[in-house]
Amino acid sequence: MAQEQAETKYMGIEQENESLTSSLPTREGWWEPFFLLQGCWLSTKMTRSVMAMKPQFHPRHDDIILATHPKCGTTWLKALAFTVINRSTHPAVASYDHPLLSHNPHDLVPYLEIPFRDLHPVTELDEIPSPRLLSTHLPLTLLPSSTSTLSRVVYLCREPKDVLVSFWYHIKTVRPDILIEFDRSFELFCEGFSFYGPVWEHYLGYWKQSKIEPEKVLFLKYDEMAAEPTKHVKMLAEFLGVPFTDEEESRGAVEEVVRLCSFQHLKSLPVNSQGVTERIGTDNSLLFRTGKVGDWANHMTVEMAQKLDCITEEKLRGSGLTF
Ligand code: PAP
Repeated sequence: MAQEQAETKYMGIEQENESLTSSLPTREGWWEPFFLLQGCWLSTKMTRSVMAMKPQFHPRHDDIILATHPKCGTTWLKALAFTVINRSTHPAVASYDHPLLSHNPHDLVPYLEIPFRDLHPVTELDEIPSPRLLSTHLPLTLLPSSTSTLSRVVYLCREPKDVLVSFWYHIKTVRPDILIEFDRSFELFCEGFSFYGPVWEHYLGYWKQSKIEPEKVLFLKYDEMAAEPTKHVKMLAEFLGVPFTDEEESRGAVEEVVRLCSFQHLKSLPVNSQGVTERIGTDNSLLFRTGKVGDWANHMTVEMAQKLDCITEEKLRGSGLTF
């Protein structure tokens, strides 16, 4: 009976969503039509997933949400936050049974909206004991209601030119059937028409909130984290309420977390070089391309870089956020 009720409710959500998407602005250009949902461009499938997820998700006061625009270092942040939070049961020091050695970070920290929630309801999230470590690519405006007031959020952003390059490689690899030239992707990205974009609005939503409620939103930059990982891991631990003790610091526990979660280490693990992420369904190796800051320089002309820099500067002007 409960199952029947759940299915009826679910079908109701489905039908409602079908009519809602038909009223949204839509545009072609990527691999399938995108819809503009509250200012955020999402693929058809993701729009349906988000619409199905929002009414089903039950936020808890102690949830921790790792939020990112795609290709900003989500995999890295998931590895770091998981390791920091669970270090008393799973020390980061070279052990043979740390979960990161056998699981891709995405299989340890689930997304709210992935796998597609119209096909895979969020009940799996209800079953996770508190405090839950969850993640999303959604902008602040699309988080399920009250999530933003209840949860603590760690947001990681990245230099937009590197985001585009990373995203273009990702799409080129997962969808070899659709030929989107880099130049075309660049134009669409500059227009603000990109997956989960526009990227600047995504950043600004969390940036402004981190200024209003710094105890609720920790705003990090990939590029700064790459330059000073130890400092950022300590900041992360403090924000998450599990600061490193003096004793841990003196025996190098912070550096151990940095090493365990480093690009080179994670990339070298068989689970990441050969495995497939259960939840996302893509090859894990896709998530570990170069892990470099500034790879855009190998793909963009000086003019392209200047154009995107100008747009970024203009979009972020007055906010205090710079790259
Ligand atoms: P997603 O949006 O598909 O989840 P996400 O993890 O956010 O991807 O971003 C992937 C980028 O983070 C890749 O960047 P690149 O394409 O420029 O190389 C990937 O290499 C990088 N990355 C993954 N793991 C790490 C890590 N441990 N340290 C630093 N960068 C990493």
